[in-house]
Amino acid sequence: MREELERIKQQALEAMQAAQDIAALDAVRVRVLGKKGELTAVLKQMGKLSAEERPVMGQLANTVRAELEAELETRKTELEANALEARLAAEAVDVTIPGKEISMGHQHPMNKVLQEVKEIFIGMGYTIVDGPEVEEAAYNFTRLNIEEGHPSRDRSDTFYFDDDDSVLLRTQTSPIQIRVMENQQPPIRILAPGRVFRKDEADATHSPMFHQIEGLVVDEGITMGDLKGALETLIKRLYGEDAVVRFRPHHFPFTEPSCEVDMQCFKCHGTGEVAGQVCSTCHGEGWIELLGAGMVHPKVLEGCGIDSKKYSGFAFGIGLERMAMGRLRFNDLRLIFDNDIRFLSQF
Ligand code: 2NM
Repeated sequence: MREELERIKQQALEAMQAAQDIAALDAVRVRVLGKKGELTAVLKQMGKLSAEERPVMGQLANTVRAELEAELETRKTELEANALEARLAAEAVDVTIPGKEISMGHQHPMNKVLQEVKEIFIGMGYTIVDGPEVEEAAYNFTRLNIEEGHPSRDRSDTFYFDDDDSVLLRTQTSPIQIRVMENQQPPIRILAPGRVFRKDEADATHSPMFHQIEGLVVDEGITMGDLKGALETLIKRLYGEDAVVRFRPHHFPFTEPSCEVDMQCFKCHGTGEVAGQVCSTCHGEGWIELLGAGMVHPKVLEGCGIDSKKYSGFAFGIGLERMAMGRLRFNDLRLIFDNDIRFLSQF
């Protein structure tokens, strides 16, 4: 029995050394020290021993058990330390490796110019207003004094939804202003930016969808002087204090009188020539057309329930794409809609 205990002990110690993880070590413990283990099996045979041998063998068996338990504990600590070390090595983070560069996007150039224009008008006390893109012909045309049969109402120019020409994609943002005027008495000072739609073939200066910013001021005693002041302020803030502005007579059905506003060409300074060649920016005109404006027609005011004897107002309409092309100095409108990152990242 002594040899048997010695053999169990030696084999168990070897098996513990050979175990490469906690699970393998625990299997050794069960096999040797468990209820049905090798050592327990030996102890069950103690009954067969003589009364003198029994306490000696009992003592020896307990010593073997204690030795094996101590060795189990030692080996367990060792394996746990190895496992932790392996895990730390596998999960190691090298904080000295340079980070991956995050490429930040930025605002679309159109949004930058829109934001600039909005901020200039907010600074002059205007409120930004919005309205539907799907409009009634009554708001888009009739109430703006654009009569039946006017060329801009033509089916070849306007996107209508039905054959009766009553619902359409707005061709300007002025219907927003009609909606404000019929709901609110003066003083009114608003800016209406938004998408507008016209049946145009796309080329360097046209697109079937583009953006407009319209403005409207109605109050007692508003004159053409207020219109000129507001628009000169806009142009000088956008293009620089040395920008030269020209107001030229024009016609719109919804304003009387009406004008177009030009800026002197920044390339040729109004001469129409650069180094003996026709200026490519203004095509020899010396001026760049920026926007349309005028004093709101009394019929438009009255149609919204505003007393045109007491109140007067001015309004203007800006093509945002055209303004962005001038402001950011590029010459093909289609670049704005292509979304080519090589173009966009230049601004
Ligand atoms: C323009 C030019 C001139 C305009 C007029 C109105 C309204 F609603 F008050 F009658 N809104 N916008 C207007 C005036 C628009 O765009 C070139």
